[in-house]
Amino acid sequence: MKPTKIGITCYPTVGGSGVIATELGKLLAEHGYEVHFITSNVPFRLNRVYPNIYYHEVEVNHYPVFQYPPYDLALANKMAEVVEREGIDILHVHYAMPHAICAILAKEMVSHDLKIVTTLHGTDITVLGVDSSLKRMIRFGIEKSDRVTAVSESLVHQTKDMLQVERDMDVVYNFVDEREYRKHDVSHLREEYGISSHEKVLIHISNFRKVKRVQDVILAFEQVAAKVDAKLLLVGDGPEYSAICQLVQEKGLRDRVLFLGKQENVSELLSLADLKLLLSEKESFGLVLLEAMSCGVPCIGTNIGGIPEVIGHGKSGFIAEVGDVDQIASYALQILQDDELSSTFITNGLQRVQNEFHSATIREHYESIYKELLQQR
Ligand code: GMT
Repeated sequence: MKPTKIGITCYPTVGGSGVIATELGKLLAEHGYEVHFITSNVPFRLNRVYPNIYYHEVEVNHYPVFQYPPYDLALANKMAEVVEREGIDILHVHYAMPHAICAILAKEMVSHDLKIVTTLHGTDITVLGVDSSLKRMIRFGIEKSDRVTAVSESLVHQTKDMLQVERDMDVVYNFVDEREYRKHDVSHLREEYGISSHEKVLIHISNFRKVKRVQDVILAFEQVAAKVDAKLLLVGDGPEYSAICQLVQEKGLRDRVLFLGKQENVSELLSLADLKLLLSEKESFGLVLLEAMSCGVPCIGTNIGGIPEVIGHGKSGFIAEVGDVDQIASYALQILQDDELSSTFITNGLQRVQNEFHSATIREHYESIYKELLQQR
């Protein structure tokens, strides 16, 4: 039997949406699908040769007459070309803007009944969806896709409210590759980072944008470090990085905070940690929380977006209000000072990953969507 052919478009460089799109492509390929990535660069998680996975680069013409290089149109053209030539059955695009709109344009250009699945990841709705120069276009992309999925219940509600979209959307949660996201033996790293055996380790991983409120991580850590011997690992880079370095300096925490910058082997760093903090003011899911739970790390997150759907409050960690640094510090101290509570959270977190977010369950959910669409042809 001919394999089902899936085209995938995502932002290939960094970010959770690109990670999910690439990991899904890899899982689908392992399960007999033929997967074609149509992106501007090789997705960064596509780090070796995978049989059944093909990569098609979108090349943009820099003709001097163009004031702005026409990336969106080049993508639509490439999608149509690859879909027609390879006989792609379904284009699964991650992040509505501009990918859903490009896919709709590509569908108009090809001769067979191409189906489009759009997965909403968050900022494509919560940030771009309020921009009046884009809102109508994003709504159009959502309405004209054959199926739309969102990575949390919260994101479905926000999409309906903010864009006045009526259509049904499926919640398909994010997942991690459990083979990679597990507790590693990292005693050597502890030594290399100069973390002594009695010290607790807190970790924050993000792109250091304002929305992540990394300052709250530092302010909560200041209170924690006054009560327990602890180190904070900061992983990632972004616009707020220098302001955070300065805050750490001002608070006299320079020898307690390790700035690790962008890192590839995040599961090893998570394996060092006793607590994960994600204190954002916007977060449709918070993939890093799932990565932490899968590596056996309790989490504290904020009461916004999809975070409460990922962390069960009082089960695998705690949920605090955005900016409530005192509450966050108090929760952190509870976890760090009570081994029984911590190990209950770890066990519950691992179970949650298994029961709610297992990669096989999520892959099967996407596969069922593809199958339903193909039956409509
Ligand atoms: O804003 C980011 O952190 C990047 C963005 C992306 O496009 O990767 O992340 C969004 O998608 C992730 C994967 O579904 C989610 O885990 C993040 O919560 C979401 N970010 C926001 O909603 C701010």
